[in-house]
Amino acid sequence: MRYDWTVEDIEALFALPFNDLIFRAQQAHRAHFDANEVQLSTLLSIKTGGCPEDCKYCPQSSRYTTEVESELLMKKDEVMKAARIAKEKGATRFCMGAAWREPKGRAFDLVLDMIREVKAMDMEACATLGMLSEEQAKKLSEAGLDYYNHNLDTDPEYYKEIISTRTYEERLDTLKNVRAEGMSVCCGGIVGMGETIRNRAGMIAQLARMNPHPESVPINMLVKVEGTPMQDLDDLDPFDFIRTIAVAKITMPASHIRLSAGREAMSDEMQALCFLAGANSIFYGEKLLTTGNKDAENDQTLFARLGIRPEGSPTPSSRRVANA
Ligand code: SAM
Ligand code: DTB
Ligand code: SF4
Repeated sequence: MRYDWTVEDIEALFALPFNDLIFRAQQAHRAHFDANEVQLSTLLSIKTGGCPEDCKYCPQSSRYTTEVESELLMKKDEVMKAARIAKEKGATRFCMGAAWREPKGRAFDLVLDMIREVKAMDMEACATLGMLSEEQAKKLSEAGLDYYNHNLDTDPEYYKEIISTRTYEERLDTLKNVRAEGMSVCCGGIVGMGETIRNRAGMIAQLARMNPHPESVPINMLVKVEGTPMQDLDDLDPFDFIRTIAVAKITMPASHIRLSAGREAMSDEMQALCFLAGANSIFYGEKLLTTGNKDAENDQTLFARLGIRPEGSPTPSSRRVANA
């Protein structure tokens, strides 16, 4: 595995003709994965809105007036109900998100309880709760958390245009704490925030220079939410998004690349190209945190049309054995 990617190496990948880039990405993908499998993660916002941070893309920041209202931490029973439904619909991982700068006090203990219960349901558990200290990472790991999501969002240079309330270094420290406790890292970013191709290459370089690579790399297409400072940005060229997926796959071939926010606005054909470029994980279920997502039925129909199987479902041969 290669960990010495430079920004220039990655810019050169972005500059490849589209067909050459997709071909390389598909080759890299097939060296590590079944190319017809996609992993399904379901997200739930367990604590919505009222966040003190100023991330310019985010509808949950208290600095911007959006339709998102500030809510209390959800009750455990409701969270477990959502996890059960996600499992019934075929998700293998349940991800709980909180609009916090960092977890604190009793609320953190309640989240630890939720994690224990998701694990008892025999699902993978993921959480995204903001910055973590070493001690908090240890507690999450002891509760059985499999993955922690904490994104870099963009490259170090463009970062200061997007967020002022926490530094890039603080993000890297949180990721270090997650790793030190043996949890898997889910870390990616957002495309379509007005960044240059060099910024995109810089973001992928940060991720691909981590050793080991993040096991899960969510690539989000900005959802332009009314009331955020990014509401009026220009639409991204869909091919530029697909290129970013392909470059992430070539540089981090053994990682799951997740087609994340923004999927609701994507055509079936665009999603199929993302899968061809090596995306092999999605957020599954009608809602992300506060914004919409494709319906599960819609995804199942697309999977059937493309011959894709959800990861963890019986393979065609084992299904035959099961039916015999
Ligand atoms: N508050 C925690 C944090 O920031 O780490 C966890 C939740 S936060 C909403 C998780 C991630 O969602 C962000 O890092 C960002 O990448 C993504 N996100 C938030 N709003 C988005 C939007 N409008 N479009 C695309 N991605 C978005
Ligand atoms: C990630 O990279 N994307 C997800 C998850 N990690 C937590 C969040 C997307 C949020 C999109 C905006 C919203 O629904 O509020
Ligand atoms: Fe808060 Fe996370 Fe949204 Fe930033 S991305 S404003 S930290 S919820």
